[in-house]
Amino acid sequence: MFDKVLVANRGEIAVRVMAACEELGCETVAVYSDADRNGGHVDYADVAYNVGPAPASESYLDQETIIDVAERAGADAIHPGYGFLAENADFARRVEETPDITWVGPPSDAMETLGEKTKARTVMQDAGVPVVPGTTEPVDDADEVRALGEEFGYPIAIKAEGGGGGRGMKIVRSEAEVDDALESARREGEAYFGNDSVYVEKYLEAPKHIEVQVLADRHGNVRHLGERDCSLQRRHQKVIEEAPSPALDADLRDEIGEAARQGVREAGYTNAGTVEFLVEDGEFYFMEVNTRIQVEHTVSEEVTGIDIVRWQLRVAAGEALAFAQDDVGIDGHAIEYRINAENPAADFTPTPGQLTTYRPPTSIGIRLDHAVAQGDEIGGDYDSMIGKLIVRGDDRDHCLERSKRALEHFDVDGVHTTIPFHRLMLDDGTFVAGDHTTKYLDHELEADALEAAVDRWGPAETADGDGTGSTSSEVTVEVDGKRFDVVIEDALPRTTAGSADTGGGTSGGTATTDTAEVATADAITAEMQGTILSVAVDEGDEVAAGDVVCVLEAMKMENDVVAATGGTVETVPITAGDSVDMGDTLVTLE
Ligand code: MV4
Repeated sequence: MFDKVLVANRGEIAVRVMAACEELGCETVAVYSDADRNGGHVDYADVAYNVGPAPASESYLDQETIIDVAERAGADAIHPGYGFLAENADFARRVEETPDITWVGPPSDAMETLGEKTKARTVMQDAGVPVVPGTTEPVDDADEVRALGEEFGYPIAIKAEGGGGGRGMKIVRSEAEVDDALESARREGEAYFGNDSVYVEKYLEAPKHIEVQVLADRHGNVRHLGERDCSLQRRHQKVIEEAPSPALDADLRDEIGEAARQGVREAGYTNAGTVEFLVEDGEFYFMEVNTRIQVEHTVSEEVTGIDIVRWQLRVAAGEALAFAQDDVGIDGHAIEYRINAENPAADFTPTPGQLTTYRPPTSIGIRLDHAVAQGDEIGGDYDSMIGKLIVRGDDRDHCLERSKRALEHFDVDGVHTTIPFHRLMLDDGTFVAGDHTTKYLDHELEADALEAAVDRWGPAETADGDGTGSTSSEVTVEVDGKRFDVVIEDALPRTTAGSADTGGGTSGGTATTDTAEVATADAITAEMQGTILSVAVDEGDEVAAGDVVCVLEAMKMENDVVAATGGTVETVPITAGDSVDMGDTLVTLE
């Protein structure tokens, strides 16, 4: 095993990798930018080196500096995490060529082959893996594209050779759109990937995104760890991922898993990787290979019990995979919720700021991968992820029930988060049924529903003053020995300063809070000590349930005392100005 591993990344994934290193007895080296001097990954590492200014291009993407630091630190391996340099074949090659330092990832040659989409399609086809009908050579001109449109039928997709994540993909719905689409796919390919080569596929309208986790060693062993369903995406950003997929049966699961194994074997692949497929009408089609550890690897770990990052390090160090394919079982269900500092009601725009409250849920079935603590700043220099909540259950229904509990008890203030969005999904019929496709969020989610979710479950305060509950404050009172959280709305005099923190995990206006029921059947009594400000009823009046009978000032607040049931007023033993004790009768009804 390695002695000292440099983790060329930040945030939760850097900490995740360092955790695996620690368990394997490797020392850890962090790199950080000026913006991350107080980063969680810096704290976690044994040693840490500044690699430059905040912009990633000048720090986390600075290949030379990172390799230089690895040498200076005496590291014997580099783990890239995900993002940044993780899928950069040139960087992998530079590490491979650096004496005494091992690249914790696939061979650079395999990364290069699979990074070019037509080459990847060719490799998969050769391995007998179904690919989306289309070309395995780049297309040259619009006439060729039109001929393919005829052949497959519209819609078709023009995709950039270097593409991924939806960039450089153009959907063409008719012959007339071909010229423009071809030109813009080329332009995007050139701009994003420095490669204006494009190819064509038949476009599937509403597929599921299913990806298979694979692990391969340098002794010819390839295993798959089942699939993940990442169909719930918004503008090509994954928000919720789960394992296993609610859309596959056991046969399809085996078939797709075996296809993924065959494919990566053919590519000469080692280490961890993900083979992405589109699934529609019970058929699966290869889409692309991700040659890195992924954000959502966690759900596969939870259902297989296999530590993928640990195996990344072990196979990179030359060890053989110590389990057979038949030893890999899927036990239970896991869902990952990406907790991002974004406002779901404002098009998921990032909302950097300070985590004034950060209290994640705990207890059975919950895993939290994060690198932040209460008081930390979520900056604007990198992605907006705060952390990942991973929930495990015996089956999908159990996992969803547990997820409700977990998200309800995830208290964050100071920034907007995706928590209200997740809570909305847990009440969403299509998601709960597992019927959502990759089109679902972009085409069917209503803006109103997102706004309502943020109003209901969003933070009380944010740095930009945009919190949903900022016009009311909350106090906790004990009435007759029972605890009540009382929301003081703007309409009431705000003499009770500040908001009480009950530690009870209530998160702003949820149904978990009792409202003070200030009446019994016949006698309406005072539920707290106070002064009668006014009396609204006389003997003989008819009152209905919910009518105000008097106003009681207590704790510097005016409280409307209401009748719980209707009836005729029998006696009114109080007048304005009286002071009453808890339990005193205010009004009796016949
Ligand atoms: C497709 C497709 C339908 N048919 N290719 C989007 C990201 C890029 N990696 C590939 N993508 C797609 N390729 C064909 N031939 C639909 C998508 C797609 C998608 C795929 C996975 C997850 C979410 C998606 C959302 C929209 C479109």
